[in-house]
Amino acid sequence: MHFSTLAATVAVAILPVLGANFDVIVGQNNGFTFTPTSISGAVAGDTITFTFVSRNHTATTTTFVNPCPPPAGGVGPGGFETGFQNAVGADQPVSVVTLSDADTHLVSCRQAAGAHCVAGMIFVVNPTEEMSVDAFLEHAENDPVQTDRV
Ligand SMILES: [Cu+2]
Repeated sequence: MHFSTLAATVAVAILPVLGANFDVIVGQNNGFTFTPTSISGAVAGDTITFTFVSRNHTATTTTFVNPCPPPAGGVGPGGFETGFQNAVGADQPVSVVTLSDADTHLVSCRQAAGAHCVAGMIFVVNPTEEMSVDAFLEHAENDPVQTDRV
């Protein structure tokens, strides 16, 4: 007991201080999707590696109630924006985002003036009971401003 506690303490002490990485596929099977649709337990210093595998998309932080389209540059503080990543053709561009906090971040795609977002192209960092994937998706699909434009 004492030995294993000591061993665990030593193991923790010699591990390098590196953030975790979360891999997210954008546009899998040519869909308007982030896979997975959420990640949990992400903290400051962790990274999200977005790999864009179809069409031309962004991963952009936005608001919970009126998410579509997300604003260029994303909503802060702690917001982020990958910019447009064109995966048409052979390239599968990768964009790595480093988180600056452990907050909830609501992410959608900025393409087509928000039409991808309205189509359900959303992703949540650290969802909560209130700001769940399902609740955010409902806001995206029913964003009144964008629905009027499409
Ligand atoms: Cu898109």
